[in-house]
Amino acid sequence: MKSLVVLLVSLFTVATANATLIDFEDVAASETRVVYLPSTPYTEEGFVLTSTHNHAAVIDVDYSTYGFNFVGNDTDWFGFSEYNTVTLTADSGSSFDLSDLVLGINAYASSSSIDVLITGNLFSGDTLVSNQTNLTTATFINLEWTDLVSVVFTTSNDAGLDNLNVFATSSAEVSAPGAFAIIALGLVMIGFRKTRNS
Ligand SMILES: [Ca+2]
Ligand SMILES: [Ca+2]
Repeated sequence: MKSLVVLLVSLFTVATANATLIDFEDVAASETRVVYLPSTPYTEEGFVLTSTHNHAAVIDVDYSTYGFNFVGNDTDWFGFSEYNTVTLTADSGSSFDLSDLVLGINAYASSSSIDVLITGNLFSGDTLVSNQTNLTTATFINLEWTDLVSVVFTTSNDAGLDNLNVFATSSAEVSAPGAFAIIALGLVMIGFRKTRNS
């Protein structure tokens, strides 16, 4: 019976492998923002957003004192200006996948639309680029990038970021083939016990 419990836990672990949504909720209290300096980067669910300038903050959906509003997004979000370069990494230093995200303009921007350059630095040393131009509202960006070391964001004017759909792919964790080997061993052990008991 104990083996069966271990087996079920193993199956569950494989099925839910490391999917993470970085959504910036429960950080900024109502009508406030939390600024992140280059020395104090934002962290959530094992991922880090590092800024090069103090124009970076998690902003409450109702923060309107300075006209900050992520057009088309009605949740808390991450804002950064054109003076900033924002870099996403896994805080363990492991590689990761970035499936998709939501990107758009902060109403505070002095332009009516923005251009955002997304650069993916791969574990292999290669580079991927996604150039999002003329963004006027929260836009779903499907990337499906894998084996990343970092992803860098730069913008032409005040931008908003939300719902980064990421997967940690640390080599330190049990790989799928490794997990299946453990499950197979569990099945063998259950079979062995039944044989002995019969
Ligand atoms: Ca959000
Ligand atoms: Ca909030």
